[in-house]
Amino acid sequence: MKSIKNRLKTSIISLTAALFLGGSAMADTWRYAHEEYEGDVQDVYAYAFKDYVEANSDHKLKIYRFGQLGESDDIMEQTQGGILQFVNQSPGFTGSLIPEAQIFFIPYLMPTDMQSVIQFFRDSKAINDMFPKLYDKQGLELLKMYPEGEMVVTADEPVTSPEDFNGKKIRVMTNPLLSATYEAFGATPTPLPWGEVYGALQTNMIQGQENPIFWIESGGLFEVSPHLTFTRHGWFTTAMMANQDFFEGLSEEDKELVRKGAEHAFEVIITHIDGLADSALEKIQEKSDEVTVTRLTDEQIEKFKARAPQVEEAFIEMTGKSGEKLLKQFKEDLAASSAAD
Ligand code: 6CS
Repeated sequence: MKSIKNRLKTSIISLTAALFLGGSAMADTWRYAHEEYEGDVQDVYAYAFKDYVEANSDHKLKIYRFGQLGESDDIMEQTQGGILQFVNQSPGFTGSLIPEAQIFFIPYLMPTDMQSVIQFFRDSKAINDMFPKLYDKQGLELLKMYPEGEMVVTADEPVTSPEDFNGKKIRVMTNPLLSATYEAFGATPTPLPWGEVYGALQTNMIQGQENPIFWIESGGLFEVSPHLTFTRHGWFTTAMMANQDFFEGLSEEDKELVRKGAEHAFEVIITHIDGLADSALEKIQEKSDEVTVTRLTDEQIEKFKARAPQVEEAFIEMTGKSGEKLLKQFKEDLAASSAAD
């Protein structure tokens, strides 16, 4: 039988070894914040990631939803400062930190059918090779970019032409290119953080906004902005990342765990968003008699599309050579993904 002294010695040696070997031998609790509510797309992603990590290691994940730690900009700041290990922030907000992330707001650049969009996110060099380098410069390890849903405009009346937008204040997420898009569409863009949108619509400080249908339903936006227009101009994209110092400090095994967890959650999301817009629209229509749904005709879309080139120019002006290179690759990737379809 081992003496107490020997057993103590063995424990001290194993503890020292564990500390020495770093992350993989120690069970940690990692903090992860996102921008949405319970059951929304970012929440489903976060929980799929958590399930994977917890099923394949001794680590635990604590997830914080919208509002628990502040607005989108707050959770990004906390991640850059190392208070949080993981954050999900959408390019709609990251655009002020990484101007190239605004590429998602060039209207009519992304395809409208879901299969091409998914193919694009899976294969795109711009998404999978170029964007991680841009996030890297901000101390962030980009782990996944993924689509949440097609953008739909809600307003105080149906919008079928750029003229219908005249005189309307439309809320945009806080990045300058999205403002350029709505200016080009004929509206008066009004950048606001998410927490202020419902109240601003309710008090008529703004007359509309854009978001995917699931969010229009879950955030109750249809109650205060009941006229939905499918303009087919883009997709809501988001991104999940880690504080880079934290990520770099992980063992190879834990880095692989995190990467695989991010991949696993992507697959879960692709299934989750399939049919989500239709079911959310049904729920909205069950809850409200006031809601109208307008799907623009090809001819009506052409009027909006004609205004896209000026937004593309604004993107190049804001991002220079780096943005130009990204846009070129983005377009090549898009062509490849629609050809593969
Ligand atoms: O419009 C927004 O600000 C919010 N929209 C979605 C779909 N997710 C989070 C974001 O803050």
